[in-house]
Amino acid sequence: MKKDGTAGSKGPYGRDNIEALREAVAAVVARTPITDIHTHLFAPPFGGLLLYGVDELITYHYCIAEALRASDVPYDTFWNMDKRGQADLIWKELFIDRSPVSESCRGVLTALDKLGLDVASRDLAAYRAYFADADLAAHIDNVFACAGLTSVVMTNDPFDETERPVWERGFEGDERFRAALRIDPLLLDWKNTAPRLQGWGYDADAMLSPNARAEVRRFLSDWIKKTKSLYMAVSLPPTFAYPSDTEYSTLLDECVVPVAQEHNVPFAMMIGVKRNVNPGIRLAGDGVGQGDVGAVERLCAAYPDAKFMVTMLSRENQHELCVAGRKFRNLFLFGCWWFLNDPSLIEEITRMRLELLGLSVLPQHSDARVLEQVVYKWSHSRTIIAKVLADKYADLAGTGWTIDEAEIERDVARLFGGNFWNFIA
Ligand code: RAT
Ligand code: ZN
Repeated sequence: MKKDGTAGSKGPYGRDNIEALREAVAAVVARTPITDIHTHLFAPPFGGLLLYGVDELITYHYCIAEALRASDVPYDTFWNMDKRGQADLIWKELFIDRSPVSESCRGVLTALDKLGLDVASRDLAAYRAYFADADLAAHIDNVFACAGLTSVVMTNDPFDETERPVWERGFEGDERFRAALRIDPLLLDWKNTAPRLQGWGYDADAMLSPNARAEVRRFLSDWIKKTKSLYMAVSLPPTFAYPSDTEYSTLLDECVVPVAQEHNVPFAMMIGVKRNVNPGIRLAGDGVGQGDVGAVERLCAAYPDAKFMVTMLSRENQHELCVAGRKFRNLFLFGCWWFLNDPSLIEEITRMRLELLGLSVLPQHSDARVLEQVVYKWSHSRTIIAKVLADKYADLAGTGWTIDEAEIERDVARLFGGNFWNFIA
């Protein structure tokens, strides 16, 4: 009953009914729909770029890294296998010869289980048959429903030769697969990017003359419009420095930030990846290093009217980044990225963020590269977010504060996407 006597939200919950409070939080977190703000998934018109199915799940690069530690197969032999052969090897090494306790392996099993497959059977052939028989459109609906997603944000790379033509043919967008313009080559490999821009009709000389800067702005504007991107994004190394005597620093000041402001889109920085620490294992060969939160602070201070979304890869950066978040309303913290997407770390980081920043963050994104991964990543994260949030409400209840179900729903809706939509509005 509501205070005015009408039927409505359940509660209030407080110090006298903590267990009911915890149950209510778990239920709300379990049913609240999510906007997944960073994935590597694609809408069906992108064809083979949308990865799905059990062989893709097993050959996720997170699993490859683990399998190539377990196995002594030469890297070249592994890479010369077809996808199915690679999946067979990983399945044997990580699921049959030892128990699949890592988060990446557990994730494969959660996804299969939630899609209704019998994980206890360990019957890889049966899993393959399930996906082979699936109708893709219906399967996507099912996966979105299973994960409780309303939409996912793709990672859209105008420099990718497979993806580019789909946009150029006039892909109009999809309500469930929203776009984000990914610009790593522009910022991190300017020398090789300038000639490509020239080839596409942008008069951008490698010296970054004033004219070239204007042309880069035109390129970014064109692609934001073409893709209806919700934000621009880059993954950056731990050495990222701002301001600095680098091409990317100039490009940020002269091109990216002005275009972000003009189109009112945030610029997302994912900081801390050391690319190719072990090139032999390809995509699985990237590592992590501690970044400089000062670079983020200086960018936020230099452009108070621009919006920055940041996630950092190193655990050691998380506290400093939270404190930076307290200083800048134009800094939006999101997700437990990649090597941080593990239960113990998600819990630690989410707790720290709520304690330092209240409900003003977006605790998680999936980074899914394979469609069904959203099922496991969100199932695992929902459990942890519910636990942390319930602890925080219980602490409040200890003061005599009470909360009702509608307020819990409001808070969770913010954490599962509302804060993002407000930030970009
Ligand atoms: O999480 C990943 O799968 C990484 O390989 C990267 O894609 C990273 O998330 C990125 O977007 O750079
Ligand atoms: Zn990613």
